[in-house]
Amino acid sequence: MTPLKFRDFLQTPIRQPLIMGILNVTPDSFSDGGQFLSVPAAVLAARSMVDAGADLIDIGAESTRPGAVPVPAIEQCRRLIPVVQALRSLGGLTISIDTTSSEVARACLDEGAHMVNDTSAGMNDAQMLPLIADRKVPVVLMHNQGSPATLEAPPAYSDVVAEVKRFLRERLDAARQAGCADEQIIVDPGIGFGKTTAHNIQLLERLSEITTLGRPVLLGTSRKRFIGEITHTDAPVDRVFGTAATIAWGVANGADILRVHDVGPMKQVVQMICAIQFSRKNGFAGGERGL
Ligand code: HH2
Repeated sequence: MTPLKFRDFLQTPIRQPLIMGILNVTPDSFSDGGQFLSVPAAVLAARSMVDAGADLIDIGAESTRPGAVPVPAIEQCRRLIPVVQALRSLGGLTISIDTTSSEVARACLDEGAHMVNDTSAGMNDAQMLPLIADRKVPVVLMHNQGSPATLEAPPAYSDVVAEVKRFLRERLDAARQAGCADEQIIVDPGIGFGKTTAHNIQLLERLSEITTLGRPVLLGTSRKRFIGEITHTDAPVDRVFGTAATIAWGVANGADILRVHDVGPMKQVVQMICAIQFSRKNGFAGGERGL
């Protein structure tokens, strides 16, 4: 796993989906909050995700869960920069920064982070897209309706897939106008962000429509609440098999990057779906025999 591989991935039409491991250096994230606040704990978690097959690590210092308190840029930097520095010193890791603040993104890119994951698609901070254009780094533009403080308000769409797609097309245009090249841009339907369980399921059902935007699609379903509602699992850690089903579906329907907490199990899911896809296209011969 090298940053070069990630750049190659963005530029080649034939690609294997990548696994993005989630590392939240927050006290309050919905699933892993408080676990990786110290630098050694964060580095250990990143290393074990890479060993388990993560292609890139997405580090966030501000929870996006409903009701989460916004974290000032200075505090996000205080949490992120030592982790970025430590991971950079290990070498060979592709580091993504999950932030909507251009100040935080700039500081982390200065320390050697490779890309930015902006869950506001550049809407929160007018300096974000010009920064991405200037630094020529990949960016994730995610659909979002409302801020964490308002995410609990009942979301309404007449056609959630069409509206998400229209929003992503508009944000792609905004990124181009700011000077970003298409090759830098990854799109994300924003599973769970201002959406009911039914909206999330419809987005998964029609995920292939998002791929027609012509950019790599990131899918972030990992351990989310809609899985809990359907599988009757209250604790996010109990949603691994439900998550695996969404990852299998996502890969089969064109997702290019899977943002997950449980890297090892989801890597297996991706490998198996890719083998089946390969067989459908090219045939599959050989391998071991028996149970
Ligand atoms: N989901 C979360 C955070 N960032 N980024 C993208 N691009 N897509 C997502 O679906 C996405 C995201 C929420 O998950 P998590 O980071 O585990 O929780 P929290 O926001 O509470 O830290």
